[in-house]
Amino acid sequence: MRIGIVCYPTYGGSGVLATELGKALADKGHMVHFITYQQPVRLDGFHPNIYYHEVNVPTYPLFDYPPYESALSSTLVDVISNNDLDLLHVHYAIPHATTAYLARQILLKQGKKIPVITTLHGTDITLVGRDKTYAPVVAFSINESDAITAVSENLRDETYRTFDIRKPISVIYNFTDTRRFRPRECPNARKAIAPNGEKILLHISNFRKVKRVADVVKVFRQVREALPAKLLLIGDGPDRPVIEGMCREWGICGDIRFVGKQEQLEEVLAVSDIFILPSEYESFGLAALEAMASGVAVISSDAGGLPEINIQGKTGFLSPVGDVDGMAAHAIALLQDEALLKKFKQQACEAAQRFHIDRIIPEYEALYQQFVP
Ligand code: GMT
Repeated sequence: MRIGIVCYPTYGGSGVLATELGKALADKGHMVHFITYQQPVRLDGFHPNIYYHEVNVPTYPLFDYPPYESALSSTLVDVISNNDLDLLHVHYAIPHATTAYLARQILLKQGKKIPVITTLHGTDITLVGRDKTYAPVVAFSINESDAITAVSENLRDETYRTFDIRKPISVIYNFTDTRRFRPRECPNARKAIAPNGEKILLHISNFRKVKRVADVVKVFRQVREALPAKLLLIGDGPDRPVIEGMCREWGICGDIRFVGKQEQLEEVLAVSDIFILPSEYESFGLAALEAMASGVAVISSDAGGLPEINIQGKTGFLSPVGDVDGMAAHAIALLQDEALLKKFKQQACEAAQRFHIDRIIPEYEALYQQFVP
């Protein structure tokens, strides 16, 4: 099949997932065309079946807001017709489902039918999408898609609760390549992070309010009082200065390392003991899945789709949003019991296999085949 993929190319789960999906489809022999405003972060290296088309948004003094949607729709029309694409798969409803609808209508006038598949990722529904500034357009565009998928049951149900959607939404879970994210022995990395054998706690996010990174530091402060530990914070975003301020105020900077944005996560994940994800909402929690696949136990909130991934008392523990004491107690209990920690790490790794890339990609292919016989 000749497949067009539209996504946000910067750091963030939806862009990572869309890029990994495109790469896996290309490996299976499909021709994949990425159409984005910047090279997606995980689109590295040459692949004979992958094409990348950049969306240019010309500026003009009249525009306070350059019309990105129009530029993307026009680029879609151009790429779809010149490469005779079979279908378009857009990730994140805003504005991608809308631009896909517009491109599809333009192409129809030219005699070309292009099926549109929209994958919902989370904040496009739960935070941004439900804002009344966007809601009517989001609902319309989702309903106009030929097929709709959501990355968890929770997100599917939230979407039905939030909008009047009159079509089936299929759940196709996020996935990870467990050949890439797997337990590894990395003694040098472990020594560099925790030279005296301290336990290693990890958090990865875009440091937005919804991630509650302050709770990560609060949990870590309690853990550190109970046992020697280090915290790695990976990623960057609006809340980072506040979090750095908290660490300085509490005098715990020496045990916390702000790593910033990082793409090579395999080693860091493999040497970590616990991944902390206390989010206010998480449709899925792709970073938690990558951690589990690497053999890391997860301490998370019970928000959104997290209970579908992190299994209570098996791969980690879940607590209500904001229950810092509960999360800290669970983390301490795990870290103080070497045998239990080892068991949880192994169970996390095993549970991640359910979301193995080789199991999930055929689900997308089967969906595509409904439209491209
Ligand atoms: O979490 C973010 O802020 C980024 C966001 C995105 O769209 O890139 O992530 C969402 O999509 C990911 C991939 O499907 C999910 O793993 C994340 O749970 C989801 N984030 C939220 O629901 C807050």
